[in-house]
This record gives sequence, C-alpha cells and structure tokens, in this order.
Amino acid sequence: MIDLHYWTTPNGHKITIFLEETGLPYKIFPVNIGKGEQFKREFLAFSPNNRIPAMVDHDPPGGGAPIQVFESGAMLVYLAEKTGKYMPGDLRGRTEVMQWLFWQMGNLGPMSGQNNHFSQYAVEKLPYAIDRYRNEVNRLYGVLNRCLADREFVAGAYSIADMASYPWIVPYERQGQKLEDFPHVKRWFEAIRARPAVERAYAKAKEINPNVGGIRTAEERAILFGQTAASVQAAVR
Ligand SMILES: N[C@@H](CCC(=O)N[C@@H](CS)C(=O)NCC(=O)O)C(=O)O
Repeated sequence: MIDLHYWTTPNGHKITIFLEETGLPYKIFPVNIGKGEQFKREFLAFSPNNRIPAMVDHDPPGGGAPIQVFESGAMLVYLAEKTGKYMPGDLRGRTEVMQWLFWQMGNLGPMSGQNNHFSQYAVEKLPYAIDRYRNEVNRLYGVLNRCLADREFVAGAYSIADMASYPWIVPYERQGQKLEDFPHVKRWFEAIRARPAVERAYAKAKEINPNVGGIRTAEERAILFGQTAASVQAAVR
C-alpha cells in the first residue's frame, strides 16, 4: 500500500494519474495547504520542502523498510521503476522521457506557478511580472507544441513525461493561453483528458476539495505566500 500525501493541485494530480493508470493500491492523506497542514512535523519528516505531494511506499521492491519520496518528478520515476510502466527500459527511450520530465519540473511547472501567482493571486497587479510569466508560459506551450508535432505523446509512447505536463496545461485559460494557438498540444490534451484513469484522478480531487483551483481566501494567502525560513520554522506544529 502506498500512502499518498496529497492536495488537489497540478503537482498532486500527477501522482493520482499514475496511480489510477496502474491500479497500484494507495490511500490518500489530504494535506490542506491552505490550512497550513504542510507544516505538520509528521509531514515534514518525509517532505522537508513543506510541499505536496509526497509518499510512503510500505511495500517497496525488494522488501525492507518503507521508502519515502518527495518531489513529484522523483515520485513519478520511483513509481515507474517500481512498476516497470510508463518509462521505457532502454537508455535511448528512458533519456527521451527523462529530458521531458525534467523540462516540466524545471520550466513548465515553475513558470506556470509564477504566472498564476502574478495574474491571479498577487493583490498588486504588476504588468511587468504578469507579462513576463505569461510570455514565458506561452513560449513553453510553443516548445511543447513543436515536440508533439511528429509524435502522439511527449516522448513517443504515453509516459510519466505526459503525466507531469498534462496537469499544468489543464488551467490554460487562467494561464492566459489559447489551445487553438497550439494545435498539437490541443490534440494531445484532449486525448489525455479522455483517458478513464485521468477522469478518475480528477474526480477524486473534486471529492477531496470541491473548490479545486479556487481563489485563495485572505487566511490562505497569509499561509501560502511570503513564506521565509523563519516563518516556516514558526509554523511547524
Ligand atoms: N517541485 C515540487 C513542487 C511542489 C509544490 O510546489 N507543491 C505546492 C502545491 S502545487 C505546495 O505544496 N504548496 C504548499 C506551500 O506553498 O506551502 C514538486 O513538483 O513536487
């Protein structure tokens, strides 16, 4: 059994998509980041960056003590290696998947996060910051579109690289992007959205948090934005 410490955000959805695709048994432990549950001592013990998702695998390959993993990219690689699914075994195929997985982790995710922050959450609307991140996300959609021009999925066959990027394209409207401008992304997006496992993963999110993707309240903003080393230290409970 896998304990998945999760909240209903794009980085969380990556993992529920994988688990639903493979049917691995798992139990969700909601970590409501708007309420500050990411600062609980028990959670920080295996998720030292005070971010979701994280997981504990009580049945690791080869036996032994449970394995704890944080960072969604590392979790996807772990799960792919555990199951032998959604990542090719050969070096060439594996490299193709890994480069696009790292691309998502280092580019599409962080830039979309900043874009969302400055356009939706920041109280002060700063045109320079809003334009900078909307443009960078637009550039990244272009990169993905070119990648998908000659292949069905990001690395050829459906893989953890698709599971990592898809949840970050879901809020494309809030990101100030039009899928019509990126026809290969649109085709890929619709194909993944129609997968039963993906539908199940998003239905699960709605059950846990009917306000998925909602605008943050003043209380949530105070918890989530402007964290420092000292504020996190003070919030640990
Ligand atoms: N690189 C990390 C990013 C995780 C992350 O940013 N998680 C957000 C939700 S999507 C979070 O837990 N935020 C809590 C907070 O800001 O305190 C990953 O991919 O796992």
